[in-house]
Amino acid sequence: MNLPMTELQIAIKKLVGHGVIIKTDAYNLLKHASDPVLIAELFLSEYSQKEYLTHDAVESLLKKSKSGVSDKKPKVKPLIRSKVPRRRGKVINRVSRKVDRKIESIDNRIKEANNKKEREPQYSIIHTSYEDLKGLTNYEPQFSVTRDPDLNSGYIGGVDDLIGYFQDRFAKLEKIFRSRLDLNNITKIKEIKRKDEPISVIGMVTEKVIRGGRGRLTIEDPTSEQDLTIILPRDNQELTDKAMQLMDDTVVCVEGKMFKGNLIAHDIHLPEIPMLHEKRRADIPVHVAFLSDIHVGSKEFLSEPMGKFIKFLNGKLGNSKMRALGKHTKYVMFGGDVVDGVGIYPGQYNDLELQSIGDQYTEFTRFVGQIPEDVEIVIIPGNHDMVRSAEPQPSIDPVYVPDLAGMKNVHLLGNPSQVSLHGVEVLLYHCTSMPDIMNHIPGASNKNPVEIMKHMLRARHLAPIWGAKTPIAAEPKDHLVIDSIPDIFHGGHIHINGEGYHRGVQIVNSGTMQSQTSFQKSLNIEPTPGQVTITNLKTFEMNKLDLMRL
Ligand code: D5M
Ligand code: FE
Ligand code: ZN
Repeated sequence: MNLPMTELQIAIKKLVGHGVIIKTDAYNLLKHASDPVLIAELFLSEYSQKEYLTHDAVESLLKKSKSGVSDKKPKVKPLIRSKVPRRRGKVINRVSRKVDRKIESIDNRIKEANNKKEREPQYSIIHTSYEDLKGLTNYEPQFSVTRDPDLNSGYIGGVDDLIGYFQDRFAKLEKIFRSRLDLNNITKIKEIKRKDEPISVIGMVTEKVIRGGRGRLTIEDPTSEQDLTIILPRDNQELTDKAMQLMDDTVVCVEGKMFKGNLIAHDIHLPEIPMLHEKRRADIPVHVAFLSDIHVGSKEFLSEPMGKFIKFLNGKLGNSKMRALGKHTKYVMFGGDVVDGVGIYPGQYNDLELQSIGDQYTEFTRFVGQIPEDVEIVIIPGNHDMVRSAEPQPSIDPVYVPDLAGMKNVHLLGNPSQVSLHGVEVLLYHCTSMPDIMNHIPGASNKNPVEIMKHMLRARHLAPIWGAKTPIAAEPKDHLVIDSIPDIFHGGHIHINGEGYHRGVQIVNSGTMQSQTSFQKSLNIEPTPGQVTITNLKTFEMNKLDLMRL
């Protein structure tokens, strides 16, 4: 039995049936409209030449129409009422006559489209222009690996190596601070003089004590094993709030003045991504798809959307625009947890459809084998894959994936890794450190993985917190420092799709192909399976496939 459609679904069906592409921010506004169908009809009538439904268009139509927004967004409502009370009736009458005539023809076209089974999916959004989907002529891949921690995979350090590990982290991040022009008088802890002058001191946060508006930090310089107490002045609430957000073991730079052997902080800086940095682009409209957390072998693995994704890459899914997008998608990134693994957590055996790791990888290989050969595929491991759990993780051993390893277009890399696609630098990290970061930062939540990934970019480190749940190997070098700035930062692990930007770096958390497990239910994690972000490497537009609804 078909469930009746909501007003919002009807509105989207009308728009999509007419070939309109709905921008994400426009959708977010539309879903709060009290009469989304009217907004859709007004758009089709007034903007009949427009290909995109934009946020601005919805906003202006909301103002024009008598359709306010629901109680969830009360601020907009009075604005609509107070600003256009007199014109409203006129506009609606004029428009609704036009709309009546148009709707009939639109509905007919929707019916036609349905009959042809060429309907654009309801929640998939294609931002790439028709112009960019006209065909990649004489296409040649441009792929290289920029970083891969696999070099040291055989090495697992002991306790003594931990000092070397932190020294390397400190040295790399100190270099970033020293290259900044906004920090004056950078002084090493051991070189601090008892002088009353402003200084900047770089150190690793080893302690944070903040209570009732008072606070202090301890920072340490691991290259000389010296520490310093930082006092957060009571009257600087903004600085105390900033300090609350600091993760243990991050490297910071504190500006302030010495007083009785302590540094009275004036400001605290993270290494950060500079506002202005080189941004690379492909010169052709080639696309990359971001996936992770496939979890093949789990009873909750969703083979149907996965199969649809393969169909998409073969240019056989959806309407003509979507088929073209599929053919333009020449790179696929798998950000870890490609299988569910065996013995990953107590009692997992009962959750497994395939109880052998070999069978799980064979089934994953079967999917990958159906991807066209001119698509380059990168696979890094996650915490469910058959590699050591300590990060950096080496690539999946060909012993478990002989057929996959033999495919020319498949690149098995470590976690984290960085690749260059037509010059665009993509950093891949499974994001196993996310729950630790979430537990550490007030207000951070697993519902918003992009915000947590921003904290990693600010700290220029993928897993700063030592000694929590994320196992980190004491390698002689810290491979988890983000020393070269990526254009795109791809993560997974949390099973919730998210997209965003931080200072020009595109962030994608790719969601999952697994429905909610009992473990996730116990943690109140609502996964978003089947959502795949596909970025245009020339324009950085992010398209979205919603494979559960396609
Ligand atoms: O992770 C599946 C989901 O479970 C994902 O949302 C992260 C969450 N998760 C995994 N491990 C932890 C810990 N240790 N604490 C809190 N939340 C966690 P997966 O890696 O696929 O099992
Ligand atoms: Fe996972
Ligand atoms: Zn994971």
